[in-house]
Amino acid sequence: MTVTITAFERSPDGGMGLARDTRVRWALEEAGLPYEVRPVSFAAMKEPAHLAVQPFGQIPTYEEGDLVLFETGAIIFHIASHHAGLLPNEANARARAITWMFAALNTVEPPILELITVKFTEGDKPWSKERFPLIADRIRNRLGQLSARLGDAEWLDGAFSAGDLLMVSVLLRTRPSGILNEFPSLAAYVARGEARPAYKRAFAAQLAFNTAQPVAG
Ligand code: GTB
Repeated sequence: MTVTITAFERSPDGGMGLARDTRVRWALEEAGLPYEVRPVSFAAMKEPAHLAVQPFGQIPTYEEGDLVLFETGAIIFHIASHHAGLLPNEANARARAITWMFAALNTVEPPILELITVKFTEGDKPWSKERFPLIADRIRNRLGQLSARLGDAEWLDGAFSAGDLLMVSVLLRTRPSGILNEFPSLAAYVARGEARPAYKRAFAAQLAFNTAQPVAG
């Protein structure tokens, strides 16, 4: 059955791979699933047709026959649940990998999102310069804890899983600030994720999409 995801018609990052369709593309590539991409403009994202699919007016979404999903965590969990390679079969190992999916989205990503908000959305506010270092330290705290847990391991819990896919995707968002490189073992962990052929294909696809596709108007 054809899988269709949505993505920014043109991502504001120009194809650096930071928009969330990249993580879904990566999961689809790991699973060996072909997919199509429907571009959505910023205006269309807030219109009824898209809101019917994504109630918060965001990308990405996932369509597979009658199934329509939003939220990257749910989308990737769905892909991982139905295809080999992203979640272990053994029940406890599977539960731990799912735990890392939640940890990436619920514990590590929130302060990273705050940093992006204070920098880009609230950058013109008089207090944003004071708030920035506070949030940066919150991220450092989380990355220090994560780095301590990862230690010298290749992945977070045994073989590569959807937990690593989401954690690497989340950590990638700290690279532009320079914070990722303060944690060499995490920078190396992210590099291992980026070196996976499936990630490379996903990155190349979103880059081509964001640089080659003509935007009407
Ligand atoms: N929790 C949802 C999920 O995981 O699916 C969050 C989805 C989300 O935040 N989508 C963003 C969006 O649609 C795109 S990814 N934003 C438009 C809106 O809310 O109106 C976040 C993002 C946006 C831009 C860049 N960039 O250009 O650097 C990177 C990441």
